[in-house]
Amino acid sequence: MTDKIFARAACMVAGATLVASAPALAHDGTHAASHAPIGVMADHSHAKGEVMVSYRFMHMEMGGNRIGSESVDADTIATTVPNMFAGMEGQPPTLRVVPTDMRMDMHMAGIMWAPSDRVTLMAMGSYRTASMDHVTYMGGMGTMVRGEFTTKADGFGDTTVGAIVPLVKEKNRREWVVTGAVSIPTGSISEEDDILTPMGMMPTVRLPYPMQPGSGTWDLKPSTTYRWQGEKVSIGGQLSAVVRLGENDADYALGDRVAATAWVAYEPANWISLSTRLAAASQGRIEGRDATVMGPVQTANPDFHGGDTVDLLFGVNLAGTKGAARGHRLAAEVGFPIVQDLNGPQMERDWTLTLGWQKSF
Ligand SMILES: [Cu+2]
Repeated sequence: MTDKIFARAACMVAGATLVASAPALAHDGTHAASHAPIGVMADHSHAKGEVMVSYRFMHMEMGGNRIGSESVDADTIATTVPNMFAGMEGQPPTLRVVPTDMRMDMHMAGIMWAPSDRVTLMAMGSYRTASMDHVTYMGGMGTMVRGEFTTKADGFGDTTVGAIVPLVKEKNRREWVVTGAVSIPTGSISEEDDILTPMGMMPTVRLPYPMQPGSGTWDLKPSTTYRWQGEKVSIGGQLSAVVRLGENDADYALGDRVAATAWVAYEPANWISLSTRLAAASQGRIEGRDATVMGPVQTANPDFHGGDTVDLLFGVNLAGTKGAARGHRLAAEVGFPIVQDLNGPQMERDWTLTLGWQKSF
């Protein structure tokens, strides 16, 4: 509930700031389109001595499940998908606990600083809240429901530090950067909450992988981004990857990830640009296993993670160029998956929203 209020408040603040600042926005060489859509990270470099601080808020809604690209309902999962822990004490043969919905909010604070024109350093930390609703079926067979429950986990996520190097840079014309970054495992992988078992017990257990705020691993995060700005139209693209360096303390690693995205933006005036973006990503299954994560639920199975997705996103960037708005940027981007081929059963995404504020000094 408080998350919803926060999201609504953030929207209103963003909207009000927009309206209030619009008259102050005018030409001084700043272009809204000189930053990528807000959902794209590490897209630009800064000039020597510049500092930029940023805050992003990301919200994600998931609902329903898929196996591959086919929707699958909870009754079918509960009666047909084998439980990898079957045969162990108290473990039913099929997945008698099925996640139905998930919400995640992420707050991301970032700083960029350019000690020279040739390199921009960046750091980003995050705080994440997540909740997942489940339905628990009675132990044994059939589709008799025992009850429902929700698990929650809040905490700091992993921290990214890196360097962005511009290979080509012509202000308000084009920029090509390469980024080398490392994700430091500052986020917890041992959050716990109460669950409802098919036998009707309510133990406190370590939550499955998607609920943990951190990855537990050191990751490499390389990317390269190209942006070209015309008079009114700009385009850009980014290739990126997340490569896990070994396993974490709980003996697993989330899947490696590769992603490609491309966008086109239209700038009706210098202070505003509207973008449409396609984003494709492929993530591997979890390797290894946390021995304390177990249960007749898909999220506890390392094989039921990762997959291929394509999202369509719509964004707006606003750049303040005058008065109190000068140097401030506000941006929003909303995304909808158009392809989801998941290593399932796995919950599918419904939509995502990213709001951002950036200020350069
Ligand atoms: Cu920046």
